[in-house]
Amino acid sequence: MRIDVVSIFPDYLAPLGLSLVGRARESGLLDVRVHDLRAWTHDRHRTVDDTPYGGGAGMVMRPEPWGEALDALVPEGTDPGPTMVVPTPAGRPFTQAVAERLAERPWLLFACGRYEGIDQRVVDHAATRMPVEELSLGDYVLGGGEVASLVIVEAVARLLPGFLGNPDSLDVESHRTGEGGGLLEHPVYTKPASWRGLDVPEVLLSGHHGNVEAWRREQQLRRTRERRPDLLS
Ligand code: JAH
Repeated sequence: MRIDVVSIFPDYLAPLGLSLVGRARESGLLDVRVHDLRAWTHDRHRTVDDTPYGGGAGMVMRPEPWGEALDALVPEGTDPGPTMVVPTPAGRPFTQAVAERLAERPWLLFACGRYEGIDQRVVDHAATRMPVEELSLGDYVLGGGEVASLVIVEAVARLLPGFLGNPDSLDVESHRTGEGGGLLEHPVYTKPASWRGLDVPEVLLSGHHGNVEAWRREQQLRRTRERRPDLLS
């Protein structure tokens, strides 16, 4: 999979060189390219923002550098082209199901906004040449789309065949979307069986698989009821 990320703070994407994503790049599974939006400005001050039409607080990202960036990264007739991902609190919710859909695409292009966001015409114009997903991670506001892009890249990359050492770990987790999914995961424990006066629940030491499974399901339901009742209704 190819991943392009356009940002005015390309150094913010440095974690893409670390850990599992970094190793996926070294192995050739991921082709990640980070770009400085200011490369597509032409004025002395490399200006990327301007005041909002209609008034109001803050600044808006000018469309011209974004248009040139997209023209440069996605030349006319590029097939298959990328899916453009725009992290924004005004987007559709990013979920595991969305991650699974994005993991099927050959090429993702992340547009990281700053300030009050990107001139909407950038998205509207891009949508005439490629699929565009405006996505929100949740109901809070970050300083820009960079950290949200890191989150989405990691969630998608770990779904790629060959990404993980142990593919089994893909189907026993919170927020899986398939059958029996949609519950929070049960608590987990490892050795020692007693630590600082706290004991691992007896049932997990019993070797009785049926009882272990029943206990885990009960814990999943309890957690979900207490922390995420919305997932049960
Ligand atoms: C903030 C551009 N839902 C997480 C999220 C994603 C993006 C942004 N904020 C929160 C954001 C400012 C400018 C994007």
